[in-house]
Amino acid sequence: MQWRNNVASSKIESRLTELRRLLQAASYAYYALDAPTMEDAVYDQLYRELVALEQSNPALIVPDSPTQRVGEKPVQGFNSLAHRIPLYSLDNAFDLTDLHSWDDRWRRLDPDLPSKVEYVTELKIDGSALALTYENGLLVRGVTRGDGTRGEEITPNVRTIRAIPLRLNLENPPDWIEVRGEAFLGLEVFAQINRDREEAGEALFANPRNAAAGTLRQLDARIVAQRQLDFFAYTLHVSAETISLALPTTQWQSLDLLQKMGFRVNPNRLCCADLTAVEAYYQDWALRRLDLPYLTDGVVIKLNDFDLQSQLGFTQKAPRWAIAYKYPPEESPTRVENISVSVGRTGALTPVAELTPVQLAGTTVARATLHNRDRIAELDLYIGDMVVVRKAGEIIPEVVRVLAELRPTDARRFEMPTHCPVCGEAVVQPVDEAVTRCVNSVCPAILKGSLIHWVSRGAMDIDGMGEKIIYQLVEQGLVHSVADLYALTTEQLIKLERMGARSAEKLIMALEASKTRPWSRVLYGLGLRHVGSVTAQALAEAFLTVEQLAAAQPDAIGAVYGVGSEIAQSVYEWFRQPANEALIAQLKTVGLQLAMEETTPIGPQPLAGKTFVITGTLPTLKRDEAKTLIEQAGGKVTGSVSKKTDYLLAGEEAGSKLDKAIALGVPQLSEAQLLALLSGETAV
Ligand code: 0OW
Repeated sequence: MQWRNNVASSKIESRLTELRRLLQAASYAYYALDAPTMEDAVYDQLYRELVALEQSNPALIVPDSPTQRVGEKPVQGFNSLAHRIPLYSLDNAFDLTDLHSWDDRWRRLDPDLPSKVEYVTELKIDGSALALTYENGLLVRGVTRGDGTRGEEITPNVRTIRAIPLRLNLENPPDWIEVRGEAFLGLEVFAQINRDREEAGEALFANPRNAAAGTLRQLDARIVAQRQLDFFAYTLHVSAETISLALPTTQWQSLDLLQKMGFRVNPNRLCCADLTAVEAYYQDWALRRLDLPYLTDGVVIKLNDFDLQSQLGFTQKAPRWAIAYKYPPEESPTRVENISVSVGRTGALTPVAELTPVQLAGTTVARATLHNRDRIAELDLYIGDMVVVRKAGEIIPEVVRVLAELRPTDARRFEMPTHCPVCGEAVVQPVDEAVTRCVNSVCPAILKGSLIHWVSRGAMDIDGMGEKIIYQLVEQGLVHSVADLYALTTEQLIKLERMGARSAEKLIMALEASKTRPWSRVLYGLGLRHVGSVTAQALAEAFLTVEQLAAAQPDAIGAVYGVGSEIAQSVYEWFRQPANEALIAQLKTVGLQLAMEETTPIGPQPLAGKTFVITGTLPTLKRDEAKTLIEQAGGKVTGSVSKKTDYLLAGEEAGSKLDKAIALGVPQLSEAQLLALLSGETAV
């Protein structure tokens, strides 16, 4: 028997090794080479198999398995650690003159220095610098830059960054290697994080750099993993004694080697023969950088040759052989013509500066948020003032400073309104908060905000229910709560602007389909203060039904990890407001998921990996029912026919999609054939 076990376990081991190799190779191609080689669905399937196999053989788990990236337990804090080699910052050059002064400066240091040198130019990624240590090829430590000599050891958080390999892609890795680079958040990810925070009533991150730095210092690695940090490597340190590796002698070779070892290296680098080429690179990226999916903060220029670098060394704070060549900030003076007040979903009154329109970072800026009244006091801003407005990249424009010397005589102070500008109710100014808030739960602004949140992608994800429709529904008194959405009829919707019969019907179907969203999404959609999507998920897992959560005491709610006492209190109070109790009752009547559905074991996936398009009127199934059936069977449904479409499910009066499918050779299915596939009578 023992022999048989050995064979079985060695089979399992080889399968585990095979899965890890496949997944790591796919990650490397996707993250380091930006050239995916594996479909997401296939990656997910192999990943699920690896998780299952490791769970049934825990002794065979290894630290660099792709499953070992996200720690389950938050840490209490981070240790401070001294860097083996300081993480220097960079001196700045703001124009061509500065650039030449830098070049002259290092050349004057020693007459024997070569007159012709190579410069490497790299985009300066606007994120947060990290130092990564690998021992024998395994990631053992990740440390923030800190003050350059000491940083915080944040290894669990670093492990969640997919662009950072857990094991180096080297045959026989040296015992020690240190890699440095910039952890950053892409602009779209950054915008989503701020949307989530706004909806959870949390303060927004001012820019992606702060968001990245803030994320890296999160105590809970699961939150870090959700934020999808990215990473570009740019420095490689190897001890001179290393024999197992052909040591790079230039920055350019280092960047190539970093990529080979498994790191993502920014592809927009250039090796320049002289400063003219450097300047051309800088000018070339002056505009192109605005189209990048991440924020940059200038370009970094480095002397390419390592011997030259070590000859020149460092000043107190920066290398003599590198410089950050910055672009002029996108700032411009303009006048604050007025300050209006917008009321958000949480009832927060936000002052907004109405500006004389000005061109900034390629767009016309006519408004800039003033955050809250404390910020106005800080700026000492009067209505009528001339101010400097800045727009860095994609970030929301902000008022940087007031040009008080240009203040007009008729300038006047801004007073936060005492009554909500939308509903007229008195507002409250909680003593401990800078925010002024309308607390009238039927205030149209709050109602609109809560409806927008309810239909949003992270919540009930109701296609076609945009802000314009929501505004009309509230203005016309058709909807007074999220539950009322489900009482809407096609006749009512058709009366709305730009709403035809087809889109009205689709909207009703989308509302109907939203009833299948799980309890955690419903809870998030209800928009309780401070309850973002992560907290809602944790609460829904801890309290499987709305009744359990409504009955729970604050300390029981606060015991859910990630949920503090403040959030617990806010949840407890929410369920004790009569209007909310009525809302829950209404939602139950409507048939929404107010309990964690038993995780039905995933049935057979006869349509796994297949893409369907549905067209025309099916004999018995509604379109959304067919969509749900296909998705439950592992298939995907998209809106338009392409070469990637595997099947067109065609009913009566199938339109242009049928013609396109025939033209592209996409096989058609009738409803009966689909049902035969689903029942396993036939196979795809
Ligand atoms: N942010 C960057 C970047 C880069 C180091 C090497 C020695 C001193 C600077 O993209 N591409 N290259 C370097 O080279 N540094 C960068 O960022 C620095 C790190 C610390 C402060 C700056 O963000």
